[in-house]
Amino acid sequence: MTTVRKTYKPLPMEHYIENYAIMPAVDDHFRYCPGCGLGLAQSAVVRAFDYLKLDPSKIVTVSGSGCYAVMGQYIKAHQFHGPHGAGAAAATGIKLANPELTVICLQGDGDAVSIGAGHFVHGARRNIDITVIVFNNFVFGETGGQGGPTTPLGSKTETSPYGMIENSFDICQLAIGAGATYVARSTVYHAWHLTKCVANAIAHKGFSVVEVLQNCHELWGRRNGMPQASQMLNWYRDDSITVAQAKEMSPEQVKGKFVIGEFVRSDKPEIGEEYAKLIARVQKKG
Ligand SMILES: Cc1ncc(C[n+]2csc(CCOP(=O)(O)OP(=O)(O)O)c2C)c(N)n1
Ligand code: SF4
Repeated sequence: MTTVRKTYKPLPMEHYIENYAIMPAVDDHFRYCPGCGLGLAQSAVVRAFDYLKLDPSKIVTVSGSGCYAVMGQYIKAHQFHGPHGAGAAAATGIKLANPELTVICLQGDGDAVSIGAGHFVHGARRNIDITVIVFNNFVFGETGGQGGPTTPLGSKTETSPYGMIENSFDICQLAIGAGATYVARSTVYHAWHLTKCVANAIAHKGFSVVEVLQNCHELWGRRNGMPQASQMLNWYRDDSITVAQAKEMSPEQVKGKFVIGEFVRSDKPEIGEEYAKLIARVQKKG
């Protein structure tokens, strides 16, 4: 088990840009809406790469479809842009083919636990050594803000104008239940906490999941009384509690809060290593 070093002096933004970022061309612009939490999340991801001193030529990001999916185009690393929801499956293939690579699966909440739920839980079950970062904005963003499996009960979306009546998934609990060996949650308000969670997830050997609460003030906030990015960020600030605080509280007190921190960090055989051992054993017999 690896824990990233405790001390780290954040450096000027130019440092991260030079080492890990691809800026859009001068006449182009980032495809996120102004103030979208994806920008803050992207900064945390590249800071985590720097924190771990990762070599960009050994990193592969994998993404599917969604507002979040352009992130791989802004990060200096190899990129696989595949079908909606199949991120964990593609990442599994890449990691098994070349275990030397650091494979980061970037996913939206719809991507990971709606259309891609099967791939997500089976990646976790196998404990393949990849890091899945799920940007949870409570809706299907790119297609207009339809409700999905993480939409909070009662909240309004394009497809639930009178309030969502379906129960939602807790992404972290789903990952834990499926066997993920590192599971954490943070928010884009908690930039440094988020950076450390992502770095710890990458450093961990096994299926690692970081759920990132990411503001989509345009399509979720606007419909639910928070049209400004700052209002959603303040909400994350004011309503977040740590895992340790949650343990001291009753279920009623925890209800409605964002519990942030590490839920699981455990050791279990990793499928890539088990696969290599199996090949060696079978070849020896032959
Ligand atoms: C197989 C397939 N079905 C549906 C779509 C349409 N589609 C594109 S993006 C998207 C929603 C993505 O939502 P999410 O993963 O939460 O990412 P966000 O846009 O919110 O960042 C959908 C349904 C698609 N591209 N491919
Ligand atoms: S629609 Fe929402 S998630 Fe998509 S870029 Fe805009 S603010 Fe971000």
